Amino acid sequence: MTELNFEKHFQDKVDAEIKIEPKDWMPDAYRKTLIRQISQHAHSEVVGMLPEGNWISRAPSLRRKLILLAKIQDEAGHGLYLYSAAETLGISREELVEQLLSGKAKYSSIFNYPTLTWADIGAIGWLVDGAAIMNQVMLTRASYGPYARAMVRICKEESFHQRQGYEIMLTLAKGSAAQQHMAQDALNRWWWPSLMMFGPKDDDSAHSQQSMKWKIKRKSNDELRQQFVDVTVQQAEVLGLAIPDPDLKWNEERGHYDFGEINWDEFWNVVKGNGPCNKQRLDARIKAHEDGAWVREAAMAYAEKKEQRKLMESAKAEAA
Ligand code: BYC
Repeated sequence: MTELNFEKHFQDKVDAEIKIEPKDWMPDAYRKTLIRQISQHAHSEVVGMLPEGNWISRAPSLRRKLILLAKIQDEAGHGLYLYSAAETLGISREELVEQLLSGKAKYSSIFNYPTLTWADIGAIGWLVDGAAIMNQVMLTRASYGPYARAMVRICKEESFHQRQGYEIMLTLAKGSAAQQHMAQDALNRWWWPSLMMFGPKDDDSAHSQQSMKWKIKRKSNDELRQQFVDVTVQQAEVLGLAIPDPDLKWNEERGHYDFGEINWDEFWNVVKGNGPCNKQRLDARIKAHEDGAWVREAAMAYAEKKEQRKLMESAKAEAA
């Protein structure tokens, strides 16, 4: 088969909803796009543990602490499934981690904002995990098998995360005036960054068109953002909280909420590394990597010893 035939066969499979598996032929650009997106996603899960980790020791009760610990451990697990999915495309874990620590790889803009009060933990679960699910449900149908399968489990766990966040917000919103104020303040600070999670506007999205043709993405950034706004407005109403957008209005004709313009300068500034916590987040990951060096060394030494023992045993068996 010529390169062109391979390409046609590949696209026919994608169009017929047949999953692409690691050993199948795929265009280089498809492989590159997947490595980029899956690894950014993995990095986001891992860096995403930091803002919430900041509140483990200050959770207001033992029950809250246990739930938060479980949620953060889930995020670590998501990172691991996703790194494994990226590795099936021929890149090593070391390279992926190096790209994150050197600042070469991106991770979600949202994790560069600080968690100032306990209500931020509620807002992250409700809005950040809520936005993540909106985006990730479509990824369970991504054309690349290992990515799609990892997303199924991740989505189930994200849905528990979203509920735990909403339940924190509900408790605060029904609490004292000070608690209500905390909940509203968290919503004010997390609303716009959550909308930014979906990425640039469709017209400015470099990869969307091609990724949709390859069925990596099934919906555009703007479509998902709109879907998120539509469901979240109603949830805010139940909480009795106000979404900080004077332009938010139901549009009967479109059957959707209209909403205000996102501050795209802020978005790109954060993506380029100049957000409020970018430096703090990367420094924390670098420190964790350095502190964990002895674990990696010990694991490698154990693996080498096991391999040596296996070789000696097979040499003995051959000699006998
Ligand atoms: N932040 O052409 P576009 C979680 C970049 S974590 C930073 O639209 P694409 C959780 C984009 O990478 C969930 N960068 O790109 C964890 C590209 O730059 P490059 C995280 C962004 O890939 C812990 C450029 O802008 N979810 O749930 O077609 C606790 C142009 O964009 C962002 C995922 O990672 C951003 N927000 O679409 C709690 C989902 N947006 O690479 C919760 C998987 C865009 O050319 N990823 N950029 O240098 C995706 O679905 C897609 O990659 C995106 C962007 C929708 C994010």
